[in-house]
Amino acid sequence: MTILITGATGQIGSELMPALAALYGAENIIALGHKRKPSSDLGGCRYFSLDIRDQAGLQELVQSYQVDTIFHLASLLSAVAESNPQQAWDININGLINVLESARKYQCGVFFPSSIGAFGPNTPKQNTPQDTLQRPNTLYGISKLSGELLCDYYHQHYGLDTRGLRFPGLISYRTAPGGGTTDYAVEIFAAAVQDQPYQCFLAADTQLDMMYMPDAIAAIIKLMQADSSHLQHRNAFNISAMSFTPQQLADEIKKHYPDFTIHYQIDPLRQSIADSWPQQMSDSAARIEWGWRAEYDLPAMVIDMLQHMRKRLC
Ligand code: AKB
Repeated sequence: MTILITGATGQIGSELMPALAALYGAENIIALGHKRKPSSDLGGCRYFSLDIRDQAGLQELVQSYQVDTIFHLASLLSAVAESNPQQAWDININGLINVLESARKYQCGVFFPSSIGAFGPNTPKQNTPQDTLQRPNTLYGISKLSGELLCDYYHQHYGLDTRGLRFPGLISYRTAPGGGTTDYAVEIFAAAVQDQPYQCFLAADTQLDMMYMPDAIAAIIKLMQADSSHLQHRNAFNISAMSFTPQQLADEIKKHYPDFTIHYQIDPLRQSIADSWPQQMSDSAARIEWGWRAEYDLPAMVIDMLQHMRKRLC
């Protein structure tokens, strides 16, 4: 079994890599990064620097290492995508097509991360159904929805085992996210443990779906190990864990750091992106089809994040 992870140096990749190495052996993992340098400790995984738009380079790696499964995490996040839509389309869509074409040629399974961004302003915001109206109005959202559909297409037409999840905002302490709309929910912890006030770029009452990284990693692994015959929504499962506003997160942090303060300086771009997203998705299809259940709620996540951020920064 050989696994290839694109975007392996990013927020999800840097945590998925050791989790997969522990399960399948580091010698069977090939990590691809591009812009961000990998950490010095790759735990024995092989590392290559490759632009995901380099189709020939990708195919050569997939062929020569006889890759079975590709976890395709390389992508631009919502706010950076919106500031350079053409580049975002190039990386998010042409990168995915390169992955799907390599998978088609060499018969690999593919994991694709979609997002709450694949929904739009007229999608129901609460208890967002698995199957519902999707008219995203950001380039990021358009690329995520197109990705879901492309993965469906390659499954239906070429029989590829493609699978995917719609992630909420992800909160983690190992690698910072780069250029997302939900990044405030990571930045706030760095400020809190260093006894600094936090200036938030979203309004106090902006409610969004969120998830702690250990749950996200467990979800990826559980979905990829699930019996394929049980998967009806194979490429775009809603998964949900907690939903809160910046003020609610700050109030939870204050229980541990009573002097912590938050101020609001709204960034109109990221606010408008957040306002177009669901506040809490229904994850009933994931629960029924492959037994999904989150471990961390808001209080448990805050305790764990503060502990790890303290260790890293103080
Ligand atoms: C972002 O904010 O762009 C991502 C996401 C929710 O897809 N974290």
